[in-house]
Amino acid sequence: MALVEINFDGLVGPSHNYAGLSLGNLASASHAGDPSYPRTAALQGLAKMRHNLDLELVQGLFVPLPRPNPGLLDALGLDARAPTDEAEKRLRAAAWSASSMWTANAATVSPAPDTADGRCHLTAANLVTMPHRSQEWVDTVRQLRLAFADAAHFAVHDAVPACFGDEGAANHMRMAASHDAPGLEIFVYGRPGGAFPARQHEQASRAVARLHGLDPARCLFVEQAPEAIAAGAFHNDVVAVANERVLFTHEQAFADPEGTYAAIRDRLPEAEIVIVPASAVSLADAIRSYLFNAQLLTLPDGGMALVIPLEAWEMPSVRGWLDTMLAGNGPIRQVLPVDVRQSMANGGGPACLRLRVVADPATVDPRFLLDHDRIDQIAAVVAQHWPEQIDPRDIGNEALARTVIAARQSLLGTLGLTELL
Ligand code: SUG
Repeated sequence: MALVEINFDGLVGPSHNYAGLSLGNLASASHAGDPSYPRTAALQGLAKMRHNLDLELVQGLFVPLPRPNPGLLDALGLDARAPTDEAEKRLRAAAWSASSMWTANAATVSPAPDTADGRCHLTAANLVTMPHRSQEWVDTVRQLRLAFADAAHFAVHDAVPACFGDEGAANHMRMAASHDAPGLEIFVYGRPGGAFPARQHEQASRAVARLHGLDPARCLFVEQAPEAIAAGAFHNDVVAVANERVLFTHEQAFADPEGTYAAIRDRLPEAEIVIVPASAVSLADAIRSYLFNAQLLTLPDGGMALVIPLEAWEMPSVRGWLDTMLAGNGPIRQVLPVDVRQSMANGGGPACLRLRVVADPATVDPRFLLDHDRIDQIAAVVAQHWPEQIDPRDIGNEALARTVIAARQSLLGTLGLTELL
């Protein structure tokens, strides 16, 4: 089979909860303390994966990481007793976080046509800005090395040094005439100094480009607009998404929008840039609705579809703009809303939940690829083992910890992924 785009979705883990851990992520802050519904959350994610399969696309899966993370609790000197103060509670909640579900932050991926050695390169993201996310990469890289073990086709790199924050594919866009053609890789970084952290450092992006053996002439390093970060766009994928020749972006996504568009058109003359003006959808509405945290997909017939969260479909300003777009003659021909409300309440839309890898599916470990039967099997494990509800006050509860650990073990047993136990 030829190189195709495979979306690897993160299954929502059994400890999914709302602890309000992400400064600068307005949804995470506003839902802090709410009860969460891990079973519903995981089933919503599986329905999204099924939806992609129904579109005849290749769909993959990454499994949740071990939580509560004993290594983090030990390293912080936290024992099994109930925490005594707010700071300790937050640290304990970090060890319980199911944040690895947002696999757009798992790694940065450069497909084979872009790299010097003709292999697909993946660098795990260190996620150092947020304590609850900084624990992910060590386990993520184990999973990547299993899924992409075929060294003739893949190279998996450890995260770049922790002095440079890296948040993976959420701040990386690839444009190309088609997925299997050489691409233009666009790395978007933030400048620190604002009220909210700039999670992606320029030097991390440059290191990833070097590690992947990219041609400097086909790389762009673009600064994210400080006002976008200040408005809650903690990753570029909250305000822009690219697919093949199309960039779909809010007009306030980049610090120098005109310069960015010109540089893209210069390197990829066939580029089509669909710009949503602030007069139609304000930055605040774009971030609240997650219009741009969409999966922009090429369907088997060559047309493009935008998989958006229901929240975007339901927002009048966004709906008005989408209706106008669909009535026009642009490259995005369909809009497909999906319900991922449990993930959305923590700031993770359809695009956050997936890592895109352009590869021949035959070169990927088949245990990480899905068909309808495997989705049915996973849904049965979720229905049986995932907690129905978690109140943030339950975090630290030993019986709940046992349930969460057993749920993951059952999943790994079902998928035959016992190496990850
Ligand atoms: O890193 N939320 C994640 C959401 C990540 C979204 N990913 C992309 N945009 N690609 C984050 O802020 C919330 C956790 C909590 O509050 O408990 C959280 O980690």
